[in-house]
Amino acid sequence: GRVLDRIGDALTEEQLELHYQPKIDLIGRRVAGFEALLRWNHPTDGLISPRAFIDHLEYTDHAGAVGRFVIERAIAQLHRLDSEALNYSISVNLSPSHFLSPTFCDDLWHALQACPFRIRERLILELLETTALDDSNRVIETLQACRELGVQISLDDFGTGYSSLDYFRRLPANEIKIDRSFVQDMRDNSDDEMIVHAIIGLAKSFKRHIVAEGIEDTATQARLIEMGCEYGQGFLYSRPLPADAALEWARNFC
Ligand code: G
Ligand code: G
Ligand code: MN
Ligand code: NA
Repeated sequence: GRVLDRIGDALTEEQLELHYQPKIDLIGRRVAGFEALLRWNHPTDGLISPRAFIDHLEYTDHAGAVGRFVIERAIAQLHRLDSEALNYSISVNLSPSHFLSPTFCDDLWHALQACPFRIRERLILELLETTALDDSNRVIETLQACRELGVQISLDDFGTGYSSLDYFRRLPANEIKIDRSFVQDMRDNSDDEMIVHAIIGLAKSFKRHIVAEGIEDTATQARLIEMGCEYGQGFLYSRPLPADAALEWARNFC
């Protein structure tokens, strides 16, 4: 509706911000980093979740501008962390249409210009598994170019697409994130638990890092640790928080 038509103004009027959800090292019991999640702080409608506008945005001319904003803001945050001697990673969700656009690699190159390698390697780009399936050769080339710039790649919402094992093997991803639909139900649903177990095994076989998202209770956490899952995210630890609150949360976590 009318609010969505104003997404272009949101950028110029600085109404977009990133919130941060901690990513926990399940074995070491420490904060490994954060996932940056977009919020639209609308002057009259309040804080709007990307669920309400992200799909719409993909079909507008603003997807690239918002994608650049998210990447640049996350890099600025990484610089701030680095200046405080904090080596947390920051994961950003890539817009599918921005990622598949011809300017994506230039945009990333430009955003990373003033970044030393130690900061670049803390930026993790989350690509939806379903986007990775779009045009395989181009996707692999673009991901390779990203890796050459020093950043890491994560396959998000993994298990919801249909990657063949051969294609998965060729994708230059550092990490896979198990879709939260499987994690949320694995306590009560043995099929979901088997899927989670299989994805963890796949990640280990191909030497990819593995993250479970959507952890909401300690029983699920315990089972994931038993299965050898390295990292976790979810409401059990924290909801996404504004930057300062997220850092404060991390200081108090142990
Ligand atoms: O944070 P929340 O649960 O409201 O996010 C809803 C959806 O929006 C999730 O699927 C998430 O991946 C997506 N999302 C959040 N932030 C961004 C972003 O910066 N860019 C893109 N493309 N998607 C995002
Ligand atoms: O698609 P993506 O994985 O990027 O989605 C991230 C979204 O998932 C965030 O908007 C966040 O609010 C939401 N999320 C994170 N942890 C949990 C959780 O434990 N339970 C539920 N229901 N949603 C979560
Ligand atoms: Mn994500
Ligand atoms: Na996800």
